[in-house]
Amino acid sequence: MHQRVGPPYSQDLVRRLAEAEVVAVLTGAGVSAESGVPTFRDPDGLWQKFRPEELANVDAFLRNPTLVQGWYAHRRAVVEEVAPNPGHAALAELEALVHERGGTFLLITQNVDGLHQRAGSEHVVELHGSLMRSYCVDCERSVSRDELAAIESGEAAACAACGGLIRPDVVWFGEMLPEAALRQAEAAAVASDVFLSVGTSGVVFPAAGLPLAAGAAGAYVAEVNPVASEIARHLDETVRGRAGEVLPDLLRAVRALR
Ligand code: BV8
Ligand code: ZN
Repeated sequence: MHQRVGPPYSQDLVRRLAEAEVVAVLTGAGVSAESGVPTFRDPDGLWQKFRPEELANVDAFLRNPTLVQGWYAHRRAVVEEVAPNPGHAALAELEALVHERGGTFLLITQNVDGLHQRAGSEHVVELHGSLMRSYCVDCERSVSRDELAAIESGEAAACAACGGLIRPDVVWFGEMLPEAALRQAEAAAVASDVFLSVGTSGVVFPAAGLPLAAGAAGAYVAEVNPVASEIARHLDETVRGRAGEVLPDLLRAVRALR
């Protein structure tokens, strides 16, 4: 296969992004990788050290709440140490660009790190929840950060109101995704003219089904990933590269077309 000269994306994608009325983007852990947040399934990813079955599901949590609360406290600390990277910034800029021309934009993320919001993205749907929010499993009250302090000393953090266990507001395996978020994401996917899938392995459903639903409804679907995802063969274009490098360059090309 000849080595493509020039940018890793097609001029067709640039033109489509410059003209699209509706743009939707799905992001995964890969978009936060360049900020220093470990992904899940890369060789140095979280699932290499921990098994998801041991941590990211409710049985594991009830079996060993202190371990799971500690793991999420660690991931919160990591996220609070890092900053959004140029890939996050480029997606916030794309949103502004689409809005400037009266279009519609939605950023659908599987990430729970809140980095898109910190980069300035406004229309963000968190399909898998957020590390930054926790709630009581019994009374479902949202709990404040200081109620999590016990975790630092290796104790189980319990709800100040009813003594129930506190869990992170993330979607674990086998749990339903937040209904409204999923509905909003599906609607944006099928309405989109261009759908970008950035930094996701395309393994976890129903999120990984969104680019496929977009394509089936007529969107032009491209992924940005250094390696092909599980869904790459179904997409119109696969852009080989890192989000922090490709997206800013792609945005410059789109702006130049205006
Ligand atoms: C549901 C928790 C069910 C939050 C996560 C069998 C048994 C049980 C369930 C299932 C089953 N088979 C299928 C299922 C459904 C299951 C599923 O899909 N399992 C998979 C593994 C087969 N899904 C669920 O359980 C979902 N719930 O389906 O409900 C149901 C249905 C009806 C009624 C009742 C219940 C829940 C899914 C959410 C699970 N939660 N995490 C947390 O702790 O973070 S999953 C975890 O994976 C994260 O949430 C993450 O968002 C998600 C996806 O991972 P990615 O973001 O794609 O990250 P990954 O590391 O995989 O890939 C990174 C990519 O980036 C790579 O491709 C890499 O090449 C690329 N990259 C690296 N560097 C860069 C880069 N790209 C660009 N630039 C770079 N620089
Ligand atoms: Zn409670």
